[in-house]
Amino acid sequence: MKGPYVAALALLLLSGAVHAQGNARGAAHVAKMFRESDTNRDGVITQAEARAAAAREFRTHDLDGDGLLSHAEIRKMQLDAGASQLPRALQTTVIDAAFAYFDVDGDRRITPANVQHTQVQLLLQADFDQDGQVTLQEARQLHGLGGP
Ligand SMILES: [Ca+2]
Ligand SMILES: [Ca+2]
Ligand SMILES: [Ca+2]
Repeated sequence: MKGPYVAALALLLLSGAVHAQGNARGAAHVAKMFRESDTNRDGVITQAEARAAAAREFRTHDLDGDGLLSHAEIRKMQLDAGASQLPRALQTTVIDAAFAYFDVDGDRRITPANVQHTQVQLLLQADFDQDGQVTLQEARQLHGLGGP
């Protein structure tokens, strides 16, 4: 059961509840996330843009502004991203997994650098042609929204 959970988690993290929303809304959501990350509007997301987007995301979710994402802050982020539609037992699993996912160094503190690291890793996962940047087509492909 580990595989499907991790896949659902990656979707929740990168683009909200694409799964829960169905493909049409999911595609619109991926396009919106893409536009928000592609700051210079050149149609590709670079690692620098992913890092900048991650820093903005971090500030959005750091509700008490202490420079760290707490378990409660991750919980709210995941619930707002669509985890609230999951059965309660699964919510806890997803929230705990999200916390562990962002806490890459395992010190129970999630820093902006941790979030930037995970977002760049996700970007690289979507970089199917390995040119170091991600097109909208690649982002859609990562979410199973139609291949090339
Ligand atoms: Ca760009
Ligand atoms: Ca905080
Ligand atoms: Ca690419």
